[in-house]
Amino acid sequence: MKKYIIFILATMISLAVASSSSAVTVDGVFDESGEWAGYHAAEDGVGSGGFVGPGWGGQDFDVEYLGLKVTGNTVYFGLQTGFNLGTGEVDWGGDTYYAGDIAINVDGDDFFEYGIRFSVSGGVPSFELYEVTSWIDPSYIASTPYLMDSATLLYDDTFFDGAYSEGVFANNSDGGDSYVLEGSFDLSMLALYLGGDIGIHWTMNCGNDVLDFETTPVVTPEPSTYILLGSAMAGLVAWRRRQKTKKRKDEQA
Ligand SMILES: [Ca+2]
Ligand SMILES: [Ca+2]
Ligand SMILES: [Ca+2]
Repeated sequence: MKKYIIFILATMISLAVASSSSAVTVDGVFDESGEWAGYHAAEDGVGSGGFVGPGWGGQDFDVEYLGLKVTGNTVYFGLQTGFNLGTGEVDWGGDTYYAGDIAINVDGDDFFEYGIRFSVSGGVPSFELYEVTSWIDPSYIASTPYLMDSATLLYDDTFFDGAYSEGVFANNSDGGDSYVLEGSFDLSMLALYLGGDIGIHWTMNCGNDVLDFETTPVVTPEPSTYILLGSAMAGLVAWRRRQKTKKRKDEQA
């Protein structure tokens, strides 16, 4: 009987653990084989002539990692790119190019309902969440959307956790600097989300490189599930105690 109880408890605990995946550490370091494993898209780097697909420009325009992970009702997002996210600009060939907004699609169609606008000041990022009515296309239309056109601010930076860093990272095989943004916010802020997959997208105004990723949220079970689990465990413990007491009495008798 004891073994049976241990088996039941172990099963319940492993079920509880399996239903929630681990959190992302919002520290401005994109650990693609740890915290972001299975929850990101990765680019194939810089090709010959600086090709990053669909355009050119080398490491300065290379989008390296884009992550999206929803766990325990928290939405985590992460972006690593050779594009300077600190200034939001890259000067190249006499022109200035601009970083786009982070686009979020919550209903599986082609339109991104939400946009996250970011800026970095003194190494600290700030984020704002908007509901979007229309987007501006990049030069390479295949990389659309680029920037929010018509949008309403829903939540300012106080609703976000965020971190930024720049430097040379081992997960960039092309050499040169990369720029990393990580952030998190509460899933309830995406009021239009009704279940299913959530998509994330990022590019710059030329659209020379782009990444897209879709994730299936692992939402924390309702509190009632935990109450049920808790009372079941308490019941088992009480039953064990009664068994022990009974055994002791039997032995004394
Ligand atoms: Ca991290
Ligand atoms: Ca949509
Ligand atoms: Ca790269």
